[in-house]
Amino acid sequence: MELIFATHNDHKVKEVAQMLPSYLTMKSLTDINFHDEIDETGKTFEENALLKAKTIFEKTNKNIFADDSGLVIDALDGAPGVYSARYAGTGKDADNVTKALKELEGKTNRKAYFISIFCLILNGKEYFFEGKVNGTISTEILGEDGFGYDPIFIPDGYSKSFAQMTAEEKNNISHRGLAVKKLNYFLTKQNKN
Ligand code: ITT
Repeated sequence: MELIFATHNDHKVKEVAQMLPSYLTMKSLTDINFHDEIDETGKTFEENALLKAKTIFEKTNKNIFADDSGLVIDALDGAPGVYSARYAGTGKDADNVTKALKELEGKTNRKAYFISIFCLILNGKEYFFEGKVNGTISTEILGEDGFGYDPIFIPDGYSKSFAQMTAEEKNNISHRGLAVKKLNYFLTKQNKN
């Protein structure tokens, strides 16, 4: 079975590629030569995931999935949330991590969660899968691996950030990892029928 992953984020592609079962062939937007930006005008992760999947479905009529994800910080009333990718703006110097650390300066409540909503369009029908991981925001940058907010997110039950974990460790517990597990379970059932 072939699925297109409607994302321009190569880090997402890399993480998901490590988790998909071998009967699935994943094509990225680069593979299908789609380079246009998709305007994420939704107010929720679900709306944006659907918007991304639908845009590519309407262009290709193929089976698609998309991931809309972000970091929700308690003491910042849920920011950056759906705006996680462009929290500090979209310019070259935009630094989301520095901005989040600055906004949290002096705050004792460091609770946050990462959430990922996958929207799958399979044979024209829409399905949603959610993954969520609770944690805390560190007071400084920890580690160099991963991407985005990984260096400041410490998942509950661990003493290191996502950026200090191997890809496998992160995938095992991350929001995206959990959503992909649900997606895999669903697709494997469909594949057997
Ligand atoms: P696409 O829309 O093309 O998929 P994007 O990066 O714009 O790529 P989102 O709109 O879903 O994706 O924004 C999610 C942002 O949240 C992402 O850019 C990161 O800043 C952050 N994020 C999501 N998952 C993350 C993770 O596993 N580790 C670190 N940061 C993450």
